Amino acid sequence: MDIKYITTTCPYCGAGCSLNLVVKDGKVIDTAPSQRGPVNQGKLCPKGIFGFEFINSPDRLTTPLIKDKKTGEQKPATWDEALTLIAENFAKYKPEEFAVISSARCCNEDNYAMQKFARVVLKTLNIDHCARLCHAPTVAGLAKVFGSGASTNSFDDLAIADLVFIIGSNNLEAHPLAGRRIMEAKRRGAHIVVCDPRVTPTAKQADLHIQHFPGTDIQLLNCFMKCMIENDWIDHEFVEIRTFGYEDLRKCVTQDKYSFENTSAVTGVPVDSLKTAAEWLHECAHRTAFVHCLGITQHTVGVDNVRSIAFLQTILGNIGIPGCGVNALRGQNNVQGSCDMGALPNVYSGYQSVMNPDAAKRVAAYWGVDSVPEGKPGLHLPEMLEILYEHPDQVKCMYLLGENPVMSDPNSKMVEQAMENCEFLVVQDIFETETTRYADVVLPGACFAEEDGTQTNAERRVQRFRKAQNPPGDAKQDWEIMKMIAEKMGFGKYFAWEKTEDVFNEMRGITPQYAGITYAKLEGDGIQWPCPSEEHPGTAILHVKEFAGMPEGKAQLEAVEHRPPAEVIDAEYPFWLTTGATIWHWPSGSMTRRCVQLDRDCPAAWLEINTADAAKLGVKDGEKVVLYSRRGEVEVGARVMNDIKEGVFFMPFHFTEARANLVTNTAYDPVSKTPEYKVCSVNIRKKEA
Ligand SMILES: Nc1nc2c(c(=O)[nH]1)N[C@H]1C(S)=C(S)[C@@H](COP(=O)(O)OP(=O)(O)OC[C@H]3O[C@@H](n4cnc5c(=O)[nH]c(N)nc54)[C@H](O)[C@@H]3O)O[C@H]1N2
Ligand SMILES: Nc1nc2c(c(=O)[nH]1)N[C@H]1C(S)=C(S)[C@@H](COP(=O)(O)OP(=O)(O)OC[C@H]3O[C@@H](n4cnc5c(=O)[nH]c(N)nc54)[C@H](O)[C@@H]3O)O[C@H]1N2
Ligand code: SF4
Ligand SMILES: [Mo]
Repeated sequence: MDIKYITTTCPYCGAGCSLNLVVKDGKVIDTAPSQRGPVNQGKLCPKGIFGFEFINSPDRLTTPLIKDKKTGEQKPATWDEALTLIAENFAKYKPEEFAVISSARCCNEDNYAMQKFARVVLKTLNIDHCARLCHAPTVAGLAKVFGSGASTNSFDDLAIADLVFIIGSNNLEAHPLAGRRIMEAKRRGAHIVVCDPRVTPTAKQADLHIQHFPGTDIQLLNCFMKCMIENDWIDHEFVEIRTFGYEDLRKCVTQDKYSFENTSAVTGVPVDSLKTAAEWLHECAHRTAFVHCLGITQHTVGVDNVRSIAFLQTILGNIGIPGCGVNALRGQNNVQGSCDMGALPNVYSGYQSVMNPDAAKRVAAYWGVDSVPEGKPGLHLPEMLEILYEHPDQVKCMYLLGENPVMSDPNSKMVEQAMENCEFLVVQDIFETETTRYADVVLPGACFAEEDGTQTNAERRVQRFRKAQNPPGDAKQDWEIMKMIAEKMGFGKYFAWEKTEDVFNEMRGITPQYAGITYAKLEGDGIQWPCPSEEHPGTAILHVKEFAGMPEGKAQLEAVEHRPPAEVIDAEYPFWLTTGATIWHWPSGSMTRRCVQLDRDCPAAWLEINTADAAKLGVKDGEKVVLYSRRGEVEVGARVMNDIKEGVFFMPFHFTEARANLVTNTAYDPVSKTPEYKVCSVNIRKKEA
């Protein structure tokens, strides 16, 4: 029997586990462990093991589809027909009328190609991707404090910490193999603290669970900082030599309102728990790793939440050393890489600002074009949808790669109308989705198993995708499709790549952090950027000696006050709703719901309700209820439990039959523009018989 094992990386979360695809008769039939992987050491979570089943699903897109103007039906078309129609239409619009969405599901090379396509062919800065919905507050917040928006340390540091302080991360479900490294620390005797309004599988492993109300993280963190300062538990030398702004921070956090007692009142957490956490932070100084995720970022105060974590770690001197740091668990497999590649409205690749005329000149010269768009940052993803909804005469044409906003952006009814309003919409995906329905042209992409490429995990580790089978039908690798459109529009010479490695090599020539990384060097365990030269081994810990991106190499501390969420509970909407992920499914469900083993275990959405609330409302476990907010309503089965805080509901967002985003709020953080998925006010009513 001819069976091959192709070593690649998992296409789901930002842990970036290595795995083998098992190939028989030219098709992927299974996965198998890969012992090499530095992240997962041969282990995989359910998505790593069973999540490959979508690859050969009969639903895969195999040809382009073109919408019939009269009937609205999308019909199979040839590549030439699709490319001609796209080229004709793309030629019609002005740069500011485009909106381009790139994809954290896709490899670095596809993202590099997409941002180059936006800037060279469409001449627009209106490009963004799902980092906006996710860790944009981490990128903006850490850049403001440390000069780099990336996680400071590595998964190895989680395993050696004496205190792992997890805040707003359910890593045993969302990043299980990163969570496994934290459990290594626990086995060694480390303290584990989890701050989360729900008793998640991660919280169940904690030595101390701080079950606060959603949206009260700054209150908590300021309270801890007040305690550190007033007990003189801070690292004076680090503060003195390596920071600015300490006085402003001190004045803010030492106010009476951040006392243990007041913090207990605001957060709903007993004073004793707060005191224990503070004592552990002191005992384990210089050996405390913070881990955060969307419970911190998906708020109107997301950037300030992240900064508060960075401030606390900085005054304790927990930066630039092993077992410490601010560790953001980046979500999608390649969301770190999509940001690094410059699929963002404000930076070219390698975080070179579009507001820096020298950067614009450098990029234009490297690409051999007269100029690239520069100056004011382009539109962010929520702004694109807002404008399409409210002023469709301003943004008219969207090119969307590997993203399903009708499922994943807040307030689905608004998003559907925005998509409907779009004059010319091209969607490039591997399946028909809730969003492709609105497209004028649908283009069939190859998936991770059908392509070479690289992706970058949450600890900045660049690793390989390796091709294991051919794409189905006429589907093509995503960058090849962009190249074909560019050729049709007369821009072929800027996209003259023959293979994926050519794209990578062009990219590293203009992306300082990746300059020393080559496909040959990636044959081992991957390389963590920054890797400035081919001799350089890569960088496991950032900011060891200085904060290189900051004035005088110093971190910037500041005053940040607690502020309530955009929408608060009232008589009409008396419950907090928070939304998020389950271990079995991936955001919009397009892939995992097509994996029989995963969908069988978790076939439907649910709403978590505290037992006491359910008793008051007269709702029984398993009963169908209608969840509603100011935006819309959704029917969903209730799960009555004690694992959620009283007054708070939780709903997963992966299920097309019961979409959580029909009720979520579009309010976003003013700096990062990340929506407040983690808190809005809602109510429920019983389903009428
Ligand atoms: N199986 C699976 N894994 C995934 C994903 C998936 O869809 N499925 N998605 C991937 C992606 S794209 C991402 S970005 C990550 C997300 O990974 P996580 O952020 O870990 O997952 P979430 O469920 O979104 O939210 C984390 C926790 O935040 C808590 N929370 C809610 N509100 C607050 C708050 O105000 N403060 C605090 N401190 N906590 C709060 C929630 O109760 C939840 O347990 O996971 C990635 N991994
Ligand atoms: N209520 C609520 N909503 C949320 C969140 C939440 O916590 N609560 N979390 C948010 C977060 S963190 C994120 S990251 C977003 C994610 O939102 P999306 O990015 O929309 O979610 P995915 O399901 O990953 O969708 C990616 C799309 O890419 C396609 N795809 C996969 N691989 C490939 C490929 O190789 N090529 C191409 N061309 N397409 C491909 C898939 O079929 C799918 O349609 O959702 C956000 N939405
Ligand atoms: S932890 Fe993440 S990267 Fe690892 S197997 Fe699971 S989904 Fe894949
Ligand atoms: Mo995400």
